[in-house]
Parts: sequence; structure tokens; C-alpha cells
Amino acid sequence: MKARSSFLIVANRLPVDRVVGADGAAAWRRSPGGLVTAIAPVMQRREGAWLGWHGAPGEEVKPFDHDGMHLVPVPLSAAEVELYYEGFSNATIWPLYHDVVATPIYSRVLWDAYRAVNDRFARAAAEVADENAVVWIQDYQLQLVPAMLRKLRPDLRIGFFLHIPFPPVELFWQLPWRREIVEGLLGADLVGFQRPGGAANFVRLCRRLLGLQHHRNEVELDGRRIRAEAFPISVDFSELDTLVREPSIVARAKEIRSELGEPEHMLLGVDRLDYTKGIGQRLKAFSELLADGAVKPGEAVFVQIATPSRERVEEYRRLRNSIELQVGRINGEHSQLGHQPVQYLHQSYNRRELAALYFAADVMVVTPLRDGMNLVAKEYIACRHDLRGSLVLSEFAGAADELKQAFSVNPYDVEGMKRAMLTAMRATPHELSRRMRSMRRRVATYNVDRWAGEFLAALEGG
Ligand code: ADQ
Repeated sequence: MKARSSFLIVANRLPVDRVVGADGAAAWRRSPGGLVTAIAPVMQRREGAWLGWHGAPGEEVKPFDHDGMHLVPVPLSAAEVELYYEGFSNATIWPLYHDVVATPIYSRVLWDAYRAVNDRFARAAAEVADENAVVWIQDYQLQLVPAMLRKLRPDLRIGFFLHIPFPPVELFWQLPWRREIVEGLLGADLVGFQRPGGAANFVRLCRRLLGLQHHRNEVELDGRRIRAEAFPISVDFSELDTLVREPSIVARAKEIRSELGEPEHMLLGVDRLDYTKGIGQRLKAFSELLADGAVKPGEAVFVQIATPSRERVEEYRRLRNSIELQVGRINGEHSQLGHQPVQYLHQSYNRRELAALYFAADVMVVTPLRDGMNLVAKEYIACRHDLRGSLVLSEFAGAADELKQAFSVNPYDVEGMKRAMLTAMRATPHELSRRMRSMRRRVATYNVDRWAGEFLAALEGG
């Protein structure tokens, strides 16, 4: 008889990565990221289980315990990684839900793989969940799981949280499988979104597409009530706040500025290399400031950290080429011997180095064309106990609802971005501390614990 759990997380990935130690032996290491940090204490309290892919295609791994969590691997073949994950999840749903900033691929082969993998996750969850268990399904890769799981196990309390935006009806309508996806999500008791606008889009869609009755944010289906509500995700404020005060991090931040040649202004971008993040748009604005003479050579450095991401998806390869060409051009035109205005790093960093970079930067530039939340913006705020530093933030990031004292920009408006960057660079310390203090209050209160706590309270209480 298998061990069953009364609390279950279902996500595309398990919260661990396989690492090979110095002795050549493989071991599991908890992956960095807010979701695990937020959920781990709940998991430990409730003897929870986490179901997800373990990261190696074509390999079956038995359930195991790690870090007080029971982990249940779901296998994926190499073809499924290509069709379900890189394909339907990241080449269909991802661009469609991000305002079609890239063209979504609509392919029946991808859809079939998505459905098959979702079915596997649902069956695995049905096996692991105890009687009346609480199951929390995460994100756009698994939108069919709620209904599939409810069919197998009507006794469960099922929650779903979408980490990316939920698009307006007019865009969602393009999807050939729009009905199946909405019906899939409606298998949940509670569907959580980053912004109230996402929840409203979903409710409107239920009415327009399925003709369902709704009362405010509740939709009725087969005598059940499904709630759609916003739960803005956040970061572990106190972990970052403590980390960045460590003397070694403070020293590293100083060192970074000295390695950059002690510029008057250090601007920073930290993103997965993704076409939704507006990296090209912000670099264009910066290069025009250099070309106009508004920023003098040597006066400012733009450090752009771009984590390698989804490199087997065609659109991401194109993006990488275009950003690297753009960086080369800007540096070609505006460098002086010993000084390059743009430092571009296509690398992943650990939390300590990121914290030092955040602490070193004068202007954090976060300009997505569309983003569910954007944790980088909140991480920056959490790292600035000195009340220095300015945040330039896109109106199209979920974080803009909360971080109202940021220098707000429309990333499609180059002139507006140039103005906002200059204003951010020239703001007085008094002005900066006023803005930062109020943003820190917000992120400290609405931290990631609160996000998980409020979602689960709504799921279990509602
Ligand atoms: P992402 O699109 O990945 O997340 P984001 O919220 O900014 O975007 O999270 C990125 C995370 O990766 C941050 O914690 C950041 O520190 C880290 N990171 C970025 N670059 C890195 C680098 N070079 N090295 C190491 N770490 C790096 C999706 C949605 C978001 C939503 C989150 C959570 O697209 O809108 O906020 O999920 O719900």
C-alpha cells in the first residue's frame, strides 16, 4: 500500500535538481526559488507530498524523501519534453497568455502531448492523495489537471494557481482548444491569478464561452461554485533582507562597482532571456541616451544579466541572437578603451551574487512587455534596506499594482523609457528613500508566506 498524503502540490517540476558531487555521486539539491521556500513549511507541517517531473527525460525515478518533503517523480519522455513542455506550454500557451508578443504555434500534435501528460499527472495525483486531501496545482503546464483529477477523485479539495497572466477574452479566443482549457481549470474549487484583471478575464470567459452563471467572482458549474481570485505572489523578504546585510555581500557589492570602474550610475537588468521581458526595448532606450549625449560615455554602465532559458525553442534562439547583436552594436559605437557601456552576461547566478548585484545597482530596470508578477522587482526592493536605489518598472508587470512608487514606464514608448531612466538616475536621495520606504513596507507585509497562506485559507475555508 502506497503512502498517501493529505496535502499535495502538483507542479511541472519537482523542487529539486540533481547535482553530481565531487566524488561523482548524484544527489538531490533543493532548487532555489520562492515557491519551494513558501510551501516547504506547510509541507513539513502537513506531511505533504510534491508531484512533478524530476528533470531527466526518459528516466523513471521512485518516490523519495528530501528535506522533509515526500517527492513523487512523474516521468516524461524526450518526445514529451519537446511536445508538451517546449511545445504546447512554451510555444503555444506562453506567447498567447503574454499578449501574443510572439506568435503562438497551434498544432494538434503539441496539443495531444499536452493532454496526455496532463492525464498522467492527474492519475499520479489521484494515487497519492489521501481521502479529502487538499491538492494545489501550479501553473500553465497543467491546466487540464484540475478537471481530470476531479473526475477521478471528486472527494478532493482542488486549487489551481496561474503564475503567468490570464489574457483577455479576445486573445484567448484564438486557441483552438479554448473550451477544453477552460473546462480543465473549472475542475478546481479555487482558481488563483496574479492580478484581479486575470481573474476578471477568466470569469468573463466562462460566461462568454460556456454561458455559465456567475456572481461576482464565483462561477457556477454542475451545482459547484468555483472561485476566481487574485493572490499576488511575492518573495521571502526577510531572507533577502538578512542576506544582503552580511558583510561579505556588502563587500562584494563594493567590489562589483569597482570592477565596473566606479561609474556614477550603475543600471541593472536581471531576467530569464525571454522575449516577454523587454530586454531589447530597455537597451534601445539606454543606447539612445548615449547617442543623444544625455548620458556621457563613462558616466553610466548598464549591466544586463540574462539567464539562459528554453534554448531549444526557436523563438528563444532568435531572441538571443538579436540581443547579442544589439549589445555588440551599442558597445561598438559607444565604448572607449577600458570602458564598455553595456555589460551583458548570459549566465545564471547564485542568490548571494544576485543580492550583491541588487545592492550595488543604482537603477533597477524591469521593463517586461507583459509579466504575471516579476519577482526580480520585489527582490530588488527587499535588498535595499539602505533606502537607496530606484526601480524603473513596466506598467505591464503584475508587480506594478503594488509597487506604485516605482518610476513607471510603458516599455513600448522609447521616449518615455528614456525620460524615466534619466529621472531615476537623477532623483535626490530624499526622493529615493521616500519611494523605497513605502515599497519596502508593502513587500515586507505581503511576502511569499502570506501569498501561500492566503491561497490555502481561501481554498480550505471557501
Ligand atoms: P519568471 O518569468 O521566471 O517567473 P520572475 O518572477 O522575475 O520571472 O522570476 C525569475 C526568478 O529567477 C527570480 O527569482 C530571479 O532572481 C531569478 N533569476 C533571474 N535571472 C537570474 C540569473 N541570471 N541567475 C539566477 N537567478 C536568476 C514566472 C512568471 C512571473 C512570476 C513568477 C512567479 O513569468 O511573472 O512572477 O513566475 O510566479
